[in-house]
Amino acid sequence: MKFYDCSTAPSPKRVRMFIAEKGLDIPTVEINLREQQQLTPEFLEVNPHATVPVLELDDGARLVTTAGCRAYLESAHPEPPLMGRTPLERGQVADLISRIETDALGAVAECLRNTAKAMKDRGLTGPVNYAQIPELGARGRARAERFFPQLDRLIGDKPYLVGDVFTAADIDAFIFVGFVKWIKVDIPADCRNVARWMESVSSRRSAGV
Ligand SMILES: N[C@@H](CCC(=O)N[C@@H](CS)C(=O)NCC(=O)O)C(=O)O
Repeated sequence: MKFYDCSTAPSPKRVRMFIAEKGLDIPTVEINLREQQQLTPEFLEVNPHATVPVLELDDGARLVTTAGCRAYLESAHPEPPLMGRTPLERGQVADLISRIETDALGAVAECLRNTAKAMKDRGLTGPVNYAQIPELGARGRARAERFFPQLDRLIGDKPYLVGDVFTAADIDAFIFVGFVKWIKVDIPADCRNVARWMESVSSRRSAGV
């Protein structure tokens, strides 16, 4: 197996943490997004969508999204379960991941991609350039800020988002809290559940990968 990664980007970290939680050791190929290596003909052969993460299996098959990589790993390496243990938990984890992708990670990306000078003409990922729409900066930031009270309620007084078990939903929310700092937003003082939960998730070995 081979994992196409970018050590500075949030999406590949969603898979890197998952791999670490499973206790797996997968050789990595670093793709430098700042140098636009995702747009080289060599990488477009690997993933025509020009994004990381990508997981390449020993038979050459490739999984080209976070969801695909993690679905494969969960199925091939079921222990410890990270996508829920019961039908209900699996549904809850899927619901949470979808919400975090849209309202949290997607909101930060909307702000960043439409305002950062380094992302000029890279308003969207993919092989085609799209101009930035600077007005989306404020909208993305407002949406990201609005996610914090939601996250605080979702955690409540539980150890993890889905109760007493750490899942991929915790990985994604943890990555949001790190990613949102890129647009200079931090955990609001009144989100005490988020602060407590962050302390616990940050102390996991996988948080440092
Ligand atoms: N939905 C995709 C999104 C992946 C994605 O957007 N990856 C970013 C890094 S966080 C990327 O490859 N960006 C390339 C670019 O900015 O052109 C997934 O989850 O795999």
